[in-house]
Amino acid sequence: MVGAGISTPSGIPDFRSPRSGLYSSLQQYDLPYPEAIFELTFFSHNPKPFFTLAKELYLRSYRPNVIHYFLRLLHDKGLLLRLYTQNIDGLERVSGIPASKLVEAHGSFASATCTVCRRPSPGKDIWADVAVDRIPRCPVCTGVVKPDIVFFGEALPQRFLMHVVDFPMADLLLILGTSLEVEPFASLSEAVQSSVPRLLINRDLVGPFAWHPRSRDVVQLGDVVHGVERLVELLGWTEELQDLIQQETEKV
Ligand code: CNA
Repeated sequence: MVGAGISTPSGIPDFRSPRSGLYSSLQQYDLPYPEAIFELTFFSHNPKPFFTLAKELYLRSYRPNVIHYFLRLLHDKGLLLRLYTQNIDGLERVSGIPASKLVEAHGSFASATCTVCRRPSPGKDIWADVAVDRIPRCPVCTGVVKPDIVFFGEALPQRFLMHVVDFPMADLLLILGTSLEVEPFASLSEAVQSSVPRLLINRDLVGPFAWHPRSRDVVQLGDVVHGVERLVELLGWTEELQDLIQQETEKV
């Protein structure tokens, strides 16, 4: 399970970190309160702040970092059952983890839907507009086309239901860079069997690790890159990970 904290080393701010987090830097968007940027009622009245953020997140060509490639390495080794992410930056896909291994629980910018007639649109159709600060409109009914990012109160993608099968099968749960504050995602941390070790690598002690720890929980507090690099070192994978990163960087 991962969250915004795994993308801060790529330069993308998280939500809740004081000073650097997005919620503290949203004043420029003229919002009544920060969460409004992901609320349908506000969006239907003023979609501009969301599209400014979308442009920043999606068109700035951020690159995956060592955490994304560590997860990719887990996949390459046949050890990744599934990656549940709350992130909407798409960096898990860019790192080469196949879509079949991913559950993008809060949606992605890869597709979009008209907010009026519900006509689906491939994500790429809207970016020419977003790039020049134009609100994308449906070619059929002229309604605003919204990327398939899950807003507050909206249903999570169907794939999220895979957790019902995945979590009881896991024999280790890694939780990286998340405040575990957003439901229903946060509760997945309780969905593995009680005998299954859970490893949290995060700056803060969060969720059940703070209020309902289990005897097999392991917590590595501090910078997530440092924590993951330490884990990689203990696994003896440092060189392999460096080779993977170099190989992927050369592709770019
Ligand atoms: P959050 O609530 O902002 O929490 C982030 C957590 O990561 C906090 O506990 C931080 O202390 C921790 N953290 C941040 N940077 C580091 C670091 N370098 N080392 C160690 N810990 C770090 O973010 P969540 O993902 O938990 O909240 C869920 C929201 C955030 C989802 O709906 C996302 O869509 C949304 N979000 C996504 C992105 C993105 O896609 N990159 C960016 C900002 C927000």
